[in-house]
Amino acid sequence: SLSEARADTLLFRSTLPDIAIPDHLPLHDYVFEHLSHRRDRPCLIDGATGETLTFADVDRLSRRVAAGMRASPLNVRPGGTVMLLLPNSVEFALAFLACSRLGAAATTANPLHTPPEIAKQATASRATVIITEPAFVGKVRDLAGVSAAVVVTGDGAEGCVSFSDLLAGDDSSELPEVAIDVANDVVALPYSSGTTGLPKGVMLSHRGLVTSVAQIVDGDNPNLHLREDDVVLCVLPMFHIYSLHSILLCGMRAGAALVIMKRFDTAKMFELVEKHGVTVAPLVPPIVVEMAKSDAIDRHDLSSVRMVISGAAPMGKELQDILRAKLPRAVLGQGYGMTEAGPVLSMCMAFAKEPSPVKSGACGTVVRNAELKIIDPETGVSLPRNQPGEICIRGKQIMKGYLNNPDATAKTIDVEGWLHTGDIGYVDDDDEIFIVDRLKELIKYKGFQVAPAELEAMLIAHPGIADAAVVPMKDDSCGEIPVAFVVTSNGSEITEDEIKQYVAKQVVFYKRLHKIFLVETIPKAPSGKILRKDLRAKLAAC
Ligand code: 4UW
Repeated sequence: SLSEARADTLLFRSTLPDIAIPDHLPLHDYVFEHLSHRRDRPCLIDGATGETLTFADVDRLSRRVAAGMRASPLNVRPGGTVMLLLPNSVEFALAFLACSRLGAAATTANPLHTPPEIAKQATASRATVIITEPAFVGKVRDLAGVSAAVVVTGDGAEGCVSFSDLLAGDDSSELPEVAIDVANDVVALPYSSGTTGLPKGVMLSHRGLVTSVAQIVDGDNPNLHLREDDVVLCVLPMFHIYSLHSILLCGMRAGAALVIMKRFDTAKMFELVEKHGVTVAPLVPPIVVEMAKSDAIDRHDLSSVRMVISGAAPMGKELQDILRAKLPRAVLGQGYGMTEAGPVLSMCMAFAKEPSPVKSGACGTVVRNAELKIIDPETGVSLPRNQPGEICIRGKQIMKGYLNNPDATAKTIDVEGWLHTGDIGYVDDDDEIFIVDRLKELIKYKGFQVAPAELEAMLIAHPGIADAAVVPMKDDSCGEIPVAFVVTSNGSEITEDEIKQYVAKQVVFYKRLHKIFLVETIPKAPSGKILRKDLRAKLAAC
């Protein structure tokens, strides 16, 4: 139960009543709880081919994949870890559900990551199996220090297990009964840098994810009202928690169909919306910007869309108003999530079955069965309505902690169970949350996480560089772009371009540095901490 609050703490709650959540169920059983009523309804639609799997198909095929992963040579066991290095695909969904059935954790990563980035996560998460696509096999075959078995979608590749073979198993081979401890066993292990430092494994348990999904799509008056006849666009990458949770898991729990798009393309997206009659479009602000700018939007009939959801980065009032004018029939609103928070903290109440009015620029009301508070980041004192401070959340949905990192966990979740987000925001008189700033180092490029510490370590490792600081710079189309302040070593003649190239070779596209400012010193506090605020202010002024 939620422990008592300190007398002086002002708690914010959902305007919806708490509900009973079946958090005794493992994630896959929870998601398939209503399977018998919807066996023949469409579940996953491959956007490229139109091929459709029903709920019964997805249930059956995910069991087969689980049986195949359990068997030799993969031997996935309860407590094990499987890395999903896949773009959006039916295989991603089946493999994720298979991991859940096996009591194993799925650690998800962007398949465009570079070999060193993949190796780091595979090693840290102790993944024994990596599932990927033929296009990426070359990258994962010889990862330094990694001895994981490789599974490849399609017909496979030499020395790899083929996903088709996993799917080809016969349905009579029963999966052995796996005992899952729902409160403790980790089912998803996405990586996030949180409020500071390098990316860390975020341990999301069966109970945590069941709670978070239920908080938004369950109950008589669900906060996010997805219906069985809804068709949900799945263009956001499933390896990121937004899509994994709020599209894949929430969609399946609610019985909706998902249209899976492998990669974002404005024109193709409009075509798919029209062709499949998409009703719900979960997006991120950069995609909303593209839509708003696109002429093609006027050439397509997008009237089937009844809900446009934005999240993962701020969406300003202006952008929201532009899209509202283009899609007058759709309800438009935001959710606010953070990987560590399980992930959803708040959801727009205009998406509820019995909706309430919302304001442009708000990112929702705190989810039900949870508590939220705003604190003064200096003193920790709880603040009243309309006063910005650090957003903290408490409830069964938040992460168990960071994998093998009790110190980082203790700095993020305090002894009273509050998760400190590193986001600055306030709650207004109507319980709506507005995010106004970010206390933490994190940079968000089109909603993707960029951890300054990772790039700073890389820069400082270069012999020509003495010191460095990486900070976000505002950008109209990407939200934020990473830029660096660099102090070169004595006698070093390294150029801005060379620095950019040096980093670009080692990282996935969204972590590339867009500008380098050569400076004499990096401003630091006496503790040695980079004064990022000063650097951000410098950027704002130029
Ligand atoms: N406005 C301003 C927002 C917002 C925001 C997030 O990569 P992570 O760890 O996680 C996410 C998850 C987003 C998400 C998940 C499920 C969901 O339903 C939903 O709403 C539709 C969104 O982004 O980054 C976490 C950080 O991203 C920023 C904020 O700084 C947060 O701590 N962020 N959503 N609406 N900023």
